[in-house]
Amino acid sequence: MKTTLKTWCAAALLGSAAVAALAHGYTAGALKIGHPWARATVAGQATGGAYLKLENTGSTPDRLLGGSTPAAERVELHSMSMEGNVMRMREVPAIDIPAGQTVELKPGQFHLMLVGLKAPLAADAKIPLTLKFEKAGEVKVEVKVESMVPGSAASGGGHQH
Ligand SMILES: [Cu+2]
Repeated sequence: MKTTLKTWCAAALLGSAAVAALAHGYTAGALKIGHPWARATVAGQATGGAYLKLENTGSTPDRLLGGSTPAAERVELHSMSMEGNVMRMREVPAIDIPAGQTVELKPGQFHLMLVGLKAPLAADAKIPLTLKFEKAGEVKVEVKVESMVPGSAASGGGHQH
């Protein structure tokens, strides 16, 4: 399992440059949530990554604590970092959003991991996602599914999720 997740994230990283910027956004108190999107998945893929931008326009810090969606059994917060030549992904309890700063969840960095997908995420679909913040509380957003970048799936090899 560990290996396949790593492979998947490496593939996600390669495709990041091609993401179209069809922006949609949300505001919750001092928080601005920009363009939530997820990568389309193939049949049999058990996890999918979701990404968005968090801008804290206020003077107090907030934290993203987690989320939930009817599209998956659970939503985890993940970080990624390079350790030697290997990209490692691990679950984190929260993502800090310091006052006056913008934190971007994007491929190869912090992301939301939809674990236990109930159906493949189809390109152009919109899936509801409830985000949970320490201060801003629960915020409902719509996640737009972006299509796989042609060729990027091949670099992941045989997915065995
Ligand atoms: Cu992950």
